[in-house]
Amino acid sequence: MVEILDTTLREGEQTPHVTFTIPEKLEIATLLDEFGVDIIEAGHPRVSKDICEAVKNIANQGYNASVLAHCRSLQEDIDLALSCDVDWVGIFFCVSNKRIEQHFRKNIENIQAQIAKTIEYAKDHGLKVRYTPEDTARTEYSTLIPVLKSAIDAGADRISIADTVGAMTPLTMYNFIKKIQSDLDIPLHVHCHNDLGMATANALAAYEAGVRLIDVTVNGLGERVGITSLSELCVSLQSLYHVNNNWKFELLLDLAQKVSEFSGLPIPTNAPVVGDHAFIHNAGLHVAAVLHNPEFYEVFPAELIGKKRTFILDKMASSQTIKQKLEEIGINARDDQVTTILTHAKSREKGVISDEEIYRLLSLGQPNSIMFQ
Ligand code: HCA
Ligand code: CU
Repeated sequence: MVEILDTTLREGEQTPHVTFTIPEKLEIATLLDEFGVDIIEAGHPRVSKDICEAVKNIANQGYNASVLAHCRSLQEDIDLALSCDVDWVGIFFCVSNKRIEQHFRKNIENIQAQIAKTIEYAKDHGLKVRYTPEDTARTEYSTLIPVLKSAIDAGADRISIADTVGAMTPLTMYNFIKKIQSDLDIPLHVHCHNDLGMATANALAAYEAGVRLIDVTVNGLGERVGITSLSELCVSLQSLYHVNNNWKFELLLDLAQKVSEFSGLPIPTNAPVVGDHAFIHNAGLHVAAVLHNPEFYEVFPAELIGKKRTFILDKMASSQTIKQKLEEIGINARDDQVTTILTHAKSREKGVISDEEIYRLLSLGQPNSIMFQ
C-alpha cells in the first residue's frame, strides 16, 4: 500500500507569486482530507505568523489525514511545531559535500550530531519524524548513508528521498531507491521536482521500487516549476497499477480549480488529467473509434473524474463526428446533410465549425434566434 502526502500548503506556497490565506488553506486541506490523502504538510511554522496559525488550525480540524509541519534541524522549530499540535515533523538538512563546504561551513560530524539531536528531541516529545537530506539524489553516497543511519538510530520514522532539482530519471530513481532499501531498514518517502518534466514518472519509478509514500501538490505547484501533481499521480496509480486507496477521484477537478483560483495560476488547457483538453477528441478516426469504445483513445475513462468527453468539428472530422455533433444539438440529419457539413468542414483551412454554421448550412433556424427574432 502506498501513501500520499500532499504539500500544496508548504511546497505549493513556495511557487513563485503564490500565497494562500488561512481560509483558503482550510478549504484546500478539507478537500484533500475528503479526497483521501494520508498526510497534509501544512506549512513551515517558522516562516511567518499566519503560516504558524494555519498549521495549528489545520492540525486541530480532526481530519482523518495526519498533519505535518516542515522544520529546520533546530529545537526551536520543533517547539514551534509542538505548539501547533501537529502529528509529524519533516526535518530537512542537506548533507552534500559541496553544500557543507561552500554554504554551511561546518564539519559533517557536527551536522550529523545536530540532526540526530533534533530528531531525538522531537521523538521525546511524541512527534513522528521524517528526515529529508535535501538534494538526496546528488549527495555523495558515502556521506549520505552514515547520516541516515544516525538519523534512524535517533528515532526517525521515515526517510525522504528528495530529488530537489529534478535531476533524476525513472531508471536512476528506481535503482537509487533499491540501493537505499538494501542498505537501510526504514520506510522511504519520495519527493520529486519537475525541472525536466519527469516528476510524475520519477515518482512512479520510486513506487515501482517500493517507496511507502509519495509527495505531491495540487496542480504540481512548488518551487520553480513544482513537483509531482496529485491528479497525475493518483490517476496513474489507479489506472496503471490498480492501486485502490478509496480516493475520491470526483474531487480532483474541484481541487484543481480551487487551487488554481487561490494561486492565480490557470490550469493549462493541455494539463494531463484536469486540463480542458483531456477528453476532447479531434481526428475523425479517433472520434469514430471512441464512439465504439472510449478506451481506444483514453488511458482512463472521463467518468472517473466526473468529466464529459466531447468532440471537435473541423477539417479533421469524419462523418461520425458530424453525426455525433448533430445528435448532440438535437438534429436528426439525413446523409446528404451530413455530406454537406463534412464538405464544408474539409474546405475550411483554419478554425472549428460552430453550431451556428451548422444551422446555416442546413438552412435551419437556430432555436435561440427563432425565439428572439
Ligand atoms: C525545501 C526543499 C524541499 C524539502 C523537502 C523535504 C526539497 O523547499 O525546503 O523537506 O522533504 O525539494 O528538497 O522541498
Ligand atoms: Cu521540494
